[in-house]
Amino acid sequence: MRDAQATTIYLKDYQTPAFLIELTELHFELAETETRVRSRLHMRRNPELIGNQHDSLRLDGQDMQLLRLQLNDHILGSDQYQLDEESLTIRNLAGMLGDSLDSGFVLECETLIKPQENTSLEGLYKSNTMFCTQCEAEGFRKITYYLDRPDVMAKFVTTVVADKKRYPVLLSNGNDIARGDFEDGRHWVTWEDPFRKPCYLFALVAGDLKFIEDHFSTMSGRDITLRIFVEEKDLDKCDHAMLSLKNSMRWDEEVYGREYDLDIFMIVAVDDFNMGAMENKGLNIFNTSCVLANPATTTDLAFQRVEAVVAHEYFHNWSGNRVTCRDWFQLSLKEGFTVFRDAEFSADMGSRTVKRIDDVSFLRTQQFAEDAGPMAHPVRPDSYMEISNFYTLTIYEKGAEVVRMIRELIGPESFRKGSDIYFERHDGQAVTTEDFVRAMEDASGVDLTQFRRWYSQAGTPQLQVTGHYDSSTETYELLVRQSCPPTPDQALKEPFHIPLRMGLLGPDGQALPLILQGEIVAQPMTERVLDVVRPVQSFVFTHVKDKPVPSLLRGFSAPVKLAFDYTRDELLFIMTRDSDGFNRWNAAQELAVGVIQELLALHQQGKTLQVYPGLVTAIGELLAAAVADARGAKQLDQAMLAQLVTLPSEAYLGELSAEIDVDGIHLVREFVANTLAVAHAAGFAELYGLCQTSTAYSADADSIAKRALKNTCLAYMMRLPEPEHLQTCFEQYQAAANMTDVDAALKLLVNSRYPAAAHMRDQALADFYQNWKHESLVVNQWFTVQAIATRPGTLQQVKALMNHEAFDMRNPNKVRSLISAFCNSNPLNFHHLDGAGYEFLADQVVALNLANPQIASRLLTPLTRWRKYNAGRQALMKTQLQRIAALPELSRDVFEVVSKSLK
Ligand code: B3K
Ligand code: ZN
Repeated sequence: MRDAQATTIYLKDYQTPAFLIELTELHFELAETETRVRSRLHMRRNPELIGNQHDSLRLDGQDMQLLRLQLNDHILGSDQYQLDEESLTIRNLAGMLGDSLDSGFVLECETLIKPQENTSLEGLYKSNTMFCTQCEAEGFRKITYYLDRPDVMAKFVTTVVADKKRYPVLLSNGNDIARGDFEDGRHWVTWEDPFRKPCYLFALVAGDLKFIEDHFSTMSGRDITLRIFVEEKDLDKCDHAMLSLKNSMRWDEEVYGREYDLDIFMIVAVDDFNMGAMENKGLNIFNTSCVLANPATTTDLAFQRVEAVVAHEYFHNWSGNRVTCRDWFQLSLKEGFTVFRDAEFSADMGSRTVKRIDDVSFLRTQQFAEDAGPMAHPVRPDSYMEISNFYTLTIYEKGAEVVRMIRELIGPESFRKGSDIYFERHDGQAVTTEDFVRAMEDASGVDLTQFRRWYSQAGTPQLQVTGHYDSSTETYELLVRQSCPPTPDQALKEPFHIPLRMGLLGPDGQALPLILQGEIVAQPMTERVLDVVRPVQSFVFTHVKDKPVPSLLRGFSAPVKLAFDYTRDELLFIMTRDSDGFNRWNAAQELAVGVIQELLALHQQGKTLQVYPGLVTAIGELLAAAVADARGAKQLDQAMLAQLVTLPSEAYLGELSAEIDVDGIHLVREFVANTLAVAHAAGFAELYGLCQTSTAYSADADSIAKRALKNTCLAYMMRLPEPEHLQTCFEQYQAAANMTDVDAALKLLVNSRYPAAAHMRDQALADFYQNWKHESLVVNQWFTVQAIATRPGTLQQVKALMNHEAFDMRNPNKVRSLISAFCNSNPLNFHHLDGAGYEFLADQVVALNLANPQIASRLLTPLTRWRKYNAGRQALMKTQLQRIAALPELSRDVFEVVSKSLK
């Protein structure tokens, strides 16, 4: 096993498949202890491979028992093939098949698998009483022997046989073409998918499921049946997903001209799922957490996540399924593009600025950390040991930023033209990121040669920008220096092509005309995208009458760290005057970051702290404006306001530090927040009152914004000692009819510093569980609320909860809601200097290492960041990594992360 772990796969070794599969016929007999799978693969030698002389066929396969192997009419004896733990090889095919090697032959294979014992949740497995599959990236090889690679695309015809009482619903990809009953109580259904696809998009579901149905009429007038399958008890939680699906289908037609192709689109919700959802052709399988939603059980955040994930998986039908990846190094081709598409969809459905703020906060906190750590890799990696480890923030989120940058550089019209070319040119093909970029170049005529480095170089570029105003020449020079720190295996970086969207603000905040030296323009722009391509580059603007304040990287036009030496007054100016909402927020963050960092330095020197009054005043002004607006015009974006008055997170402050002072950051951030709460007690309370509504819950953008602002105010109020605020919070907990308000109040009660809160906290937690113990997803929230509590003793509580009747280590949602929440969202307790948090995490990795390698490996992430902490913590974290590394048997997933982290 050690040898297998150490194998690295390289992009440079890619070879065109020597064999093709035209048609895959599958026959499943599902039963209570084992499942019998019969496959008939209609194959031939790949004629596109010039001079193809291959006569040895190697199929991938794992964890199954081979019962029979047949080539055309001949059953093969055990001396005619070789089996090992990961493959089946048949040699000398030319001798056995003669001409049919090229004209076409059938390989028939019968295997036994045990879905009931499959705890990895990859391949065919059981979730509660139902059978389901997860094949991406390499799970199909646990179902039958196959060419398990995305560039082998076949039509699939699948027959599923199972007991009719236990499994009345039998699903697979495509259209249901035949069905029947057997006399022994079993029934069968045959599904045919006319679109060629790689096996990672295969799906099968069998269970006692109910569904809601709706219809969608496509742009060409075809009627599509839409079904969402769930357990009966969850039928009341499907409407939001259905609405999101219809909105996504319409949006993809309007914005990308993409129409759905099959006659039916199905979503199935399952409890046990390693990630959010999976875009299997015509049969998406979803984690229940990403599909079920109703006001009583689901927070606004979860409503938005359902909308985004439904859209994401639906959009994959084109960006991923119709046009798929040639190999797994190209993963971001489908994931980056699809995240970009779902982000734009969500922006269109809600507040565009706030969606961007949320995404950028996430990127800057999490992806930047990944890019600076031992697992850093390019958007198109050069190598991997275990592909499951590469479903990363870099592939998804940075990949989406790369697509966004292309749109910045070529403009929206060319971008749409480029996407049309891409989809039309490559429909039915398995392609590369290079094909995508070329389509964009062909559409726009823009040379993206240098831009391609975003695909091949890891690390977060840094832009050091300075501004110089010369009143005698009325010129303003921006001097931009770019650099990128080294990452594993990439010491030196070539300069990137960076789109820098910007504007210049005049003394009254007006947008100044942007005329670059040497340009003659009749109608100068007031916002433009600068092409930053050189290590040092100067941009000189002419006709600048007064010293401007530059507004840089508007909308976060590139995933870089930008430094400009703004004064606090300039940040306050941008915060209130910039036309770009994102930059207004960003200036507020930068101001707060500067204030907190300064206080942190003072705190570390043992000095007394005092918050910069300009920040306190600015928040006060925002509050006053919000109160006036709530009383009258109601024109302000309340979601944006909630963001503006929220301090940067501890995680982001940590990411910005060379060495993370966990306790210092927490203490200082609390100090600043408490100061704001005291200074503006009346304003927060008044705004809280003004945000109350008596209307029924709705998940529309305005209502979500109002609740966000209200609960932000409540959070500040709860920092004050007066018991009335505690009472207000407890009342909200008890009276609220929606989970957003209940959850917000519960979190605040649990985290309250005041002794009077203790009994309310215990009461609320007990009451919450009693109310919701029948709703697994709500119980997950209950776990999380307790896992992220900042008070001492939380680790003990988390350990105790692992023995709670509702906890189940085999269920990834439970692991995430309790263990991951503690390790990732509770820095103060996780990083306690006694090292107990680290040991706890390592214990859980050890427990899951072989049972569910994907979850085990993902859990490890916080330990991989050990270099960011002080020497004491580093030693403790490394000790745990070494302990895991020394296990006698490591899954490939865990091995890769541990060994790279210790390198
Ligand atoms: N494509 C899947 C992810 C599969 C992860 C496999 N370990 C979901 C998505 O990104 O849409
Ligand atoms: Zn995806």
